[in-house]
Amino acid sequence: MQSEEHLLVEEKIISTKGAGKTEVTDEILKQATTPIEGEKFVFDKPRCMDDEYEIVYEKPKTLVDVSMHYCPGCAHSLVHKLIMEVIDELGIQEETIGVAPVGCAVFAYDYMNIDMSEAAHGRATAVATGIKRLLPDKYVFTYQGDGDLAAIGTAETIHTINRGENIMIIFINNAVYGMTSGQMAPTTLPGMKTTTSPNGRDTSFYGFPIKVSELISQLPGAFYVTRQAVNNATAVRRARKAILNALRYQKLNKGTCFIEIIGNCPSNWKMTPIEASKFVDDSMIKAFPLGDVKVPKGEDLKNLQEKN
Ligand SMILES: Cc1ncc(C[n+]2csc(CCOP(=O)(O)OP(=O)(O)O)c2C)c(N)n1
Ligand code: SF4
Ligand SMILES: [Mg+2]
Repeated sequence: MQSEEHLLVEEKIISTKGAGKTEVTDEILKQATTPIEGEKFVFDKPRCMDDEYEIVYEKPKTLVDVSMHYCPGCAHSLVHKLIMEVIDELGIQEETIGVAPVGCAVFAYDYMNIDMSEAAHGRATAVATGIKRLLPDKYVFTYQGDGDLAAIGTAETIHTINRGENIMIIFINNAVYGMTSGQMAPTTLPGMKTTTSPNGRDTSFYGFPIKVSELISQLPGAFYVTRQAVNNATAVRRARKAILNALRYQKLNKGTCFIEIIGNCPSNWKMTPIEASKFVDDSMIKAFPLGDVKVPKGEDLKNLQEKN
């Protein structure tokens, strides 16, 4: 926090810049750069730039360096970063094509510095099918929410996986239609309040949340199916590993890799980011247990181990 006095000086400088009325005098500059008693005000370079400090973390190069439009604590930004980290790690920026959904992640292509296509609501896996069939050597993935993938896009999702298309599907399950202000989704929990279920989801009227990973794992075309979360550091590491596995598996041409990620939506859950992370542990993953639902076996596993 800056003192009131400093804010006043800054205001003065800003107003003189904008209006061009008063000159920035030496006196004003002196005031702005002199530490005020009791206030820590250091103009030197940050300590982390000293030579003895080692860089242990950097933003992935394929993640565009701009502010994202997502709410604070939203899972989308974190998952975007994980995908880009893995693309950097595998060195496949030029060979990867993503398909963005309609939903809060509609502008995903503004943040991912790879080739991307937009798809109409629910149609991402159909678009990805076309791309992959035309360009089989590329890594192709879709990025979709629960409204997109499990409501309007249910048919596309099931048929794409049933055909065993060699793509990766990233499915962000935040239990609501985030973008359109929090309506009930197929994955809304029993009793959960949303804008269209203000008294809580009544399962006798609206049915039960669909466990998409378990459902699609029954299809022979599903090669790898896993459910992850990003509400704490361990979960984030596991989700990253799942994305890495799925992109590696794509080269085997064995079928669809499906990664469900329980996504925090603090805004529509009417929670702080910290409360939302707790809600994931206390409620979401009780209904949607984390872990692998279907993994490569036998010869496939042997091939993978040899490849890795
Ligand atoms: C064909 C069509 N139907 C409906 C909509 C309105 N719509 C936009 S986003 C959305 C739901 C998005 O929810 P979800 O896929 O869960 O993504 P989230 O915002 O939660 O990440 C809907 C219904 C649309 N854009 N196009
Ligand atoms: S509404 Fe929810 S899903 Fe959409 S950006 Fe905000 S937190 Fe994320
Ligand atoms: Mg959603």
